[in-house]
Amino acid sequence: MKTTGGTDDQKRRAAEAAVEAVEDGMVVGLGTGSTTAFAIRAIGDLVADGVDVRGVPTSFASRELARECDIPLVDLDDVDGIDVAIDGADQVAGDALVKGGGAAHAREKVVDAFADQFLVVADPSKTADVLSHPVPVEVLPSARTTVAAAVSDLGGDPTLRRAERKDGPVVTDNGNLVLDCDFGEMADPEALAASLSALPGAVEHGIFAGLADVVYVGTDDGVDVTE
Ligand code: ABF
Repeated sequence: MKTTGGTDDQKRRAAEAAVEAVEDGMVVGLGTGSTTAFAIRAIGDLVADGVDVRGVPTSFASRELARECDIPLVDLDDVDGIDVAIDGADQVAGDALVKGGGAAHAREKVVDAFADQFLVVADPSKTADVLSHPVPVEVLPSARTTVAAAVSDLGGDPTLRRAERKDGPVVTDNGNLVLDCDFGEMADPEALAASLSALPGAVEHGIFAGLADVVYVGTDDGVDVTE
């Protein structure tokens, strides 16, 4: 699983603080990534203690880990709502995020946006005053070239994401490709998000603007919580 600049202790502190919001009877969105993995394990501990929690995974990886932790799983279309979603981020500036380092941002956005409470878990290496992390854009394979051209017109520099250990592109859980689009500092992420959402063939992009309810940043000696 992808790792980042933060330490495991920082990630674990953020994740365990967020899991304190999980209560008996809740449906919980299970995000993707190394920080959220600590939250999934902590939710597994709650389940082992008899707490009734059902999880909605956002990716193949989060489904596998949740299964390992014996968390009962449900599909998104089998529930009336999600009480809490816990998910990581690649960069956090206030309540605006860039996500998609795990190429799972399309399902993550559906689950996180649907949740009554979207809790972000991160370490200090993720925080910034202004978003500048390249924005992952999941594209239909047939639209890779047209979306890349449109991203360039919007001022971005698109790069097809390649698999680390294979000679080929990353393919998402949905069978699509990912363009990592560098826009430099994003002065108006909401406007850019709207422009990217309007591109034919772009399935979903990794700007999550205005969705986060609480951000937990694990530090070396505690957790900074921003609501
Ligand atoms: C997923 O995993 C992504 O949307 C985000 O890009 C990434 C964060 O992973 P990690 O916690 O390993 O940095 O949540």
